[in-house]
Amino acid sequence: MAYELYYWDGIPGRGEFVRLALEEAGAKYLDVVRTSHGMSAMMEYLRGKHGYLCTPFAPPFLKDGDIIVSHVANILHYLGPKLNLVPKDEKYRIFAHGLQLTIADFVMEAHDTHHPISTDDYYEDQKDEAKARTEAFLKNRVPKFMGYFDRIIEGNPASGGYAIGGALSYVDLSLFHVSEGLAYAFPRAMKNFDSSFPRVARLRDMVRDRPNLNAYLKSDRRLAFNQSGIFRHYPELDQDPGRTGIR
Ligand SMILES: N[C@@H](CCC(=O)N[C@@H](CS)C(=O)NCC(=O)O)C(=O)O
Repeated sequence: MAYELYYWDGIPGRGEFVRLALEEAGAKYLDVVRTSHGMSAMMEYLRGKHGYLCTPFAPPFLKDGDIIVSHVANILHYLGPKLNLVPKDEKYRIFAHGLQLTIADFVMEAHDTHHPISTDDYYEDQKDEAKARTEAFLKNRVPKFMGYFDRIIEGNPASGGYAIGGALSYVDLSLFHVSEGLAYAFPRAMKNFDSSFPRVARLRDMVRDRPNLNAYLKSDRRLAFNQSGIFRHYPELDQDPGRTGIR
């Protein structure tokens, strides 16, 4: 039976972290909201029409038979062993889950650069706060998070340049997406991304070159970054590298 992914149509958003795992593994899945009546099907779950255990707070969520899994990190924790995208050893699985939760924290901070006050209000109504928030994000938070992941890859005792063990995991796929998102949102500020975080940059390139991923990126299943997703490009928020911590 095919997995069913439920996520808003039109943006890569958080759904993309799940898509990348399904695509890399060549898993059968349906991107439900992109099919006819998909949106109303998703809303039924969010409104609790399918019962207690099937009522997620927000997309993305995954349906596998009668199981509903919500939250990106939880979905990948669930899918990882099934798709062979995480080491089997529990120590490593839990470590991978921790890394993915760290990515979830970072994604929230990236989102808050354009919506620092309220998710429910327009960017245009919180532009001054967005500017201040973005400055701090580029100066301190990107270096702290990306520096951390660079050290994790460096410290991985297995060779290959991955975050965990000697083979690709869902964490690597997510780091690819985060790196691409940052480059889209802040092209000026990320000018020195590759020299600042060389191991993350190398991993990003390795992921992009994987046959399944590469085919997916060229397909119409892949949605381009745009001004409605997590990573948005507002030129007025971007910074010269000298004013960031990515130098
Ligand atoms: N922690 C959740 C966050 C889910 C989330 O914030 N989803 C967004 C779309 S990317 C949403 O629809 N949120 C609705 C809301 O917060 O009201 C995850 O990692 O999946």
